[in-house]
Amino acid sequence: QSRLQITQFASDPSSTASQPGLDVIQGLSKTPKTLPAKYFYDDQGSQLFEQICELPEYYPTRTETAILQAYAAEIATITGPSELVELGSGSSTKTRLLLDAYVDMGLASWYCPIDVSGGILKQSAIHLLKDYPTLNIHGYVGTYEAALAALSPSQLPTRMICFLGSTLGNLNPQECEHFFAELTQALQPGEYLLLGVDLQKSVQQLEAAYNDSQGVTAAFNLNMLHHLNQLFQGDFQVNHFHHQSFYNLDKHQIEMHLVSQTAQKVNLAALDLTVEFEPAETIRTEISRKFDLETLKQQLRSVSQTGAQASGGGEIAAHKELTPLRTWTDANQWFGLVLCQC
Ligand code: AVJ
Repeated sequence: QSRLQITQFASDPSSTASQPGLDVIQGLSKTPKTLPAKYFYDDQGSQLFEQICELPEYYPTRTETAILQAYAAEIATITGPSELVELGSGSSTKTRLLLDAYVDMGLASWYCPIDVSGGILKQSAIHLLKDYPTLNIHGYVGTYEAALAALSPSQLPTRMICFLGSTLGNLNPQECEHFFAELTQALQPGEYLLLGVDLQKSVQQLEAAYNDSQGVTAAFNLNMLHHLNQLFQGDFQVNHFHHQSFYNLDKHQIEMHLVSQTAQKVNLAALDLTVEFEPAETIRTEISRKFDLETLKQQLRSVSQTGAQASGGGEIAAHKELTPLRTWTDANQWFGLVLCQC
């Protein structure tokens, strides 16, 4: 029997929405203009992101890796045999630390990576199967929403949904609250959520991390326009935009923008959309919120989800909550891990 199964949803990341690209139309039709951050991640964008993770200025990945290196065994001890579901799995590099911990304890390992970028998901799944002879993988290529809704029941006594790398920071506070409720819905009572979040720190350090000297972040930001050109038959002239990012102190978030260099018109034929830009007008392509662990834990505790739950043949109303069990940080308090139980 094959150790690898992949469930693929349609290739356009918005296809689960009522209308493909509706979010692009909505974002580009308002003032100020915005685009959803998920459009960064075509295969090229995912590769650029992997390069970002290696940059000297981009501290989050190596800091989170160090925390996982130190505490993965502790996490595995708390959960016992647990299926790992990872949102935005990318190259799955950090997940190896968790898989190692389960394997070292002699526990079975099941991994369900979820990513919008099928190329990188399949490639990393194949490498993982080679390196972990007892591992089984069920990958989902699609948005978090589509994949979470389609998840098979856990293959092991419990399940841990891992949302690492501070991707949570892409959601504004309302979206975040909604997302926690969705995650709670996807979890059974007793199951776990592991969150990795970037913490508040000096403006100087934050801005350096999103304006690297090699220009990789700029290429990553601009690549979104190539991706949209491909998805929606667009004619963005990528060299007529430039990368900008800065820390918004009031909102505790990095904002990434693409700044129009001139007055220009852009057409996205497949969306039947023409957009006009004024000189210096910007598209906000990403927010990356920086968290305070105490505030985040408060927020998690306030998530509650009431839904139908099957019980001995009948349906009863079940009240589900997220309880933060443990937090771990590095010595500098740059990055945090929060383990919650449903
Ligand atoms: C993958 C969303 C966590 O916000 O730091 C990196 C993406 N953007 N550099 C982040 C990103 C610019 C990253 N996340």
